[in-house]
Amino acid sequence: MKTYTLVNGDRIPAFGLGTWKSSRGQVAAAVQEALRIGYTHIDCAAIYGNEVEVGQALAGHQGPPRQDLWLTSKLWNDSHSPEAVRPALEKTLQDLGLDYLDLYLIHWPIHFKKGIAFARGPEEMLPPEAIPAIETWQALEDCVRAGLTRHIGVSNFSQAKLAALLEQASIAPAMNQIELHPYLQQQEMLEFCREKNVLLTAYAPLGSGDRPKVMKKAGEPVLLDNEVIADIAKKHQAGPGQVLIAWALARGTVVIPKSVTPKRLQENFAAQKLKLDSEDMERIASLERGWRFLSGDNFCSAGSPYTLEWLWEK
Ligand code: NDP
Ligand code: 1BO
Repeated sequence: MKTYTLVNGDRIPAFGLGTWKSSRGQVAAAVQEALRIGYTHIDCAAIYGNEVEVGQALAGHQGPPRQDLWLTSKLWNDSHSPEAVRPALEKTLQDLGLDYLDLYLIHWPIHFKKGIAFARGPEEMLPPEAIPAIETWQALEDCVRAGLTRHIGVSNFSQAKLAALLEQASIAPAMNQIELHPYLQQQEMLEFCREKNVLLTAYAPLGSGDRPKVMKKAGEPVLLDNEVIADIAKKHQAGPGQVLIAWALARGTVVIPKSVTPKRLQENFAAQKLKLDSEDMERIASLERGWRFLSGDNFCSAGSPYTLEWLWEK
């Protein structure tokens, strides 16, 4: 199984299981089946509302011991104030039934008021300047020192936000988890992170087709139906999902496809063996269209202190 080495020599499995939208009734079985197949990396988050059930699967599985697993979770938008960080991490640890995380990420650079899961309007949000990222970050650094998480990182951070944090941090962010797939290749970010020793995790690698309807746009492209991907899949006698996973791994990113379907869990795991050639990579490079399946516009509605220009800095 491919791994990437972090600055302190720890190794993160390049392939993992996503758990966003995995229902409480399905997620434990999916995680147990994944661990049985050989997955060693599970991507979680407090806002997914299923960490208790993921924890039940972690407590009862037949897979590898804790030290051979990689568990990531994420700090939600309502817990960015420094005094809220450690309690949020401790709650996640309690829900997952763990003593420590391998990686804890700031989920979005967007602040909500405490206790707000999804802000319904600007009155439930705080402006960006209310909590400078470095203040949240320093509380996360304290969590590393306290042994609650081995690594810390960010998610949905633009290159400018990541660069600013890198300049101020005592413990450098190990990861930026961002949307990455052939329609949003983020080549500049990839090169920047390589240079700065920050790993990237590709989320929504299959196009996140099961996102809530409110996050979908009329006529949006369906990545898994792309003809070039289908053609490459046919050439390798693989499935389109496998090509997308192999592409993410070939670019040196971590990839965390979500599934609750045993056959797909198996198929996605097997994609680690698929090797794309340079012609495949060139053809996929030509599919770039700057398309975000998670545009972030749910955080930027009328009156919000956030705009898409601020969020993505494009
Ligand atoms: P994905 O791109 O992983 O797509 C998931 C969808 O693809 C599900 O409907 C799943 O169905 C289906 N699927 C899985 N495997 C296959 C296959 N081989 N062939 C066809 N369809 C397949 O979307 P996600 O948005 O879930 O992204 C992956 C993970 O990334 C998340 O679960 C989460 O952990 C993380 N993430 C993080 C974000 C962040 O802000 N940091 C944002 C978004 C995601 P089924 O389950 O029914 O099999
Ligand atoms: C707002 C969606 C978060 C998924 O990680």
